[in-house]
Amino acid sequence: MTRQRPALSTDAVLEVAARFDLGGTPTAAHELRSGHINDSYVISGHGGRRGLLQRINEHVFTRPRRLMANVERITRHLARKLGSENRRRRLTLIPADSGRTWTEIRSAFEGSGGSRDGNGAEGWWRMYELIEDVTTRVVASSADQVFRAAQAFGRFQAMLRDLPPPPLFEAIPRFHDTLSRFDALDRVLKDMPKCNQAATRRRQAEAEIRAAAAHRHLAGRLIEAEARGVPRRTVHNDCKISNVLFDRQSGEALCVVDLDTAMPGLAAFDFGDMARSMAHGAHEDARDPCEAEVDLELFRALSRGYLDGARDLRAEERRSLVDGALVLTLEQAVRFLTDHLQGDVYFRVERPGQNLDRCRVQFALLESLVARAGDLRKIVDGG
Ligand code: GN1
Ligand code: MG
Repeated sequence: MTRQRPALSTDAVLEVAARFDLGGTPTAAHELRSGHINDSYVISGHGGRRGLLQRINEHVFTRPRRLMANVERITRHLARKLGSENRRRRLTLIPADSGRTWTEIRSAFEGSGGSRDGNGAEGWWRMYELIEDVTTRVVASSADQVFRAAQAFGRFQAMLRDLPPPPLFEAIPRFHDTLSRFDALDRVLKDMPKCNQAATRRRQAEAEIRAAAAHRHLAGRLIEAEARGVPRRTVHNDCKISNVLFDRQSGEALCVVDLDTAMPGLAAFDFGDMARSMAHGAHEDARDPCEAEVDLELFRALSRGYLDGARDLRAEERRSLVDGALVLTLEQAVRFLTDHLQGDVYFRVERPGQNLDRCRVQFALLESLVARAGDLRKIVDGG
């Protein structure tokens, strides 16, 4: 599984964009580099709307047809709930000329062992209407902003409560099964090649390998909570602050984006991802892990915003939320660590060592979450 792909030419991207019904000829493509998984481009053109064109990473999402069926169901459901007057509060898929919400590009040579003459645009593509006049954040700038973002994710869950059956397809099996994330780390450590590069990566990460072992006892907490009766519901599963669009003028948290991992899961998964991305002032890509320390004021805003948006959480779900913060932060640390040891095959990186730095930030945050867990529980309980 390797994911660092060569850049596509603008012409190749525009050729794909022309397959979607954007209204007008696409003339410009601007790549967004913020996501770790899919390739994303803002497309503009003459006389039309702007679109967000995305190529789905098939190494990560191995069943794109089913993934798109999930996204169609979610966007349709939210469109019914929110209506046409709230178009900026939900994502809208733009149909492709195939009549579907996606288009698949394959080189003529792929079947015979590789794309020898393709322009590199092979894969599954889709397009959303671009929501204009919004801003995004990687680090929260105020408690008020955290409240709004957490409320938006809470509302997203609440709106999907009555998604007609069946449950969404599991886009990535065992996505937030932290025990199996540890198993993957064990496997990578055991099977590491003996070459110098691998030995260096391992040596660099010795302290983090020890930190993972020291916190391993936390990994099963949400699985135990589920066994005690905490229910599965449709959750977002990637609730980082950068997945919220804020209105440029009012600062309102308008719309939750990145629906690819929405599937059945625990409320604590979403709460946990929010805690690890919003309840402190550190960038996920910070080089100095000391910046990552939970801020109780931001955590309180997060808790209030989320509980207000989600509304009808059961008592046992509410009791699992702080464990969600611990477990999801640990899980993300282990995922970054595993990817560093494997040579950066999953999360997109801009420089060597970046996944290890990311891992260090998560562990620093985890230490502070563990140290303040008592305070966090009081806050979620209503303090
Ligand atoms: C990945 O592509 P992006 O940035 O939305 C990842 C999440 C991680 C996140 C960490 C499918 O999301 O699980 O929490 O990076 N998505 C997938 O920033 O693995
Ligand atoms: Mg995502």
